[in-house]
Amino acid sequence: MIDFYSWPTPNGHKVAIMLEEAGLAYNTIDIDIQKGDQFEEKFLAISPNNRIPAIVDPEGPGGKPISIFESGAILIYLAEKSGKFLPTEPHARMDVLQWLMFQMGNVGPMFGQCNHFRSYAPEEIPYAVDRYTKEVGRLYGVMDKQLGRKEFLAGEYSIADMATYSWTLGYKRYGYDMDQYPHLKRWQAALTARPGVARGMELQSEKRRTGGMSDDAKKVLFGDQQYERR
Ligand SMILES: N[C@@H](CCC(=O)N[C@@H](CS)C(=O)NCC(=O)O)C(=O)O
Repeated sequence: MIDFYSWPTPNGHKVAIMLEEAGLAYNTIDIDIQKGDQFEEKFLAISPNNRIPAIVDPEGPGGKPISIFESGAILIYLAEKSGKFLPTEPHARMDVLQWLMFQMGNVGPMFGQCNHFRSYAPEEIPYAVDRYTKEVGRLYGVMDKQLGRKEFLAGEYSIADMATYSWTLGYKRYGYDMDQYPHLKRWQAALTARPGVARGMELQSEKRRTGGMSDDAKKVLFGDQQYERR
């Protein structure tokens, strides 16, 4: 059975959704990133960048165990293991991989920085807020245009949609309204209606933070210890 190391955040959600959608057996291990579990030696051994998610599959390729960090790599691995949500036909496969990389290299980092500067930075930095807020709007626009042409990001429903979905939901925090992006809104509703997506989003939901982030959690996530504990 796959060990899934995670916490209920957008990067954790994508893998939880895929595990559910693909019907793979797994066991969830909480890594409380607000308390600093991500810096424990045991976890760093499988996720050297001290980030969730990570997986360990005792039945990896050739029957040998494998551990994987970086959500995009995990999604590709699980798609290949299950034979689902990543086509083998080369053109269709590249369509999925390019939209997956678009999420990994653009949506995740830019939305993450936008959230940081709008909600967590100790002082208001208008240049950063403006730059990342505009960048989020630009990326919403890219997705909306693509979803006006295709039902899902890469045509068929795939790991690219699973990777992107949860990141797009926090639009109010970024100062946007989904009525501005009708195709994206239609796509969000289609994913929300999928039972596998709902189960993935539900995983660890009782641990999800309600209200603001505590000062202790901010110290763990944004303070100096991440540079020292390595
Ligand atoms: N590129 C990584 C990003 C993972 C990531 O940023 N995870 C966050 C939670 S969403 C985390 O573990 N943060 C802990 C920390 O910053 O110490 C991936 O896609 O797996």
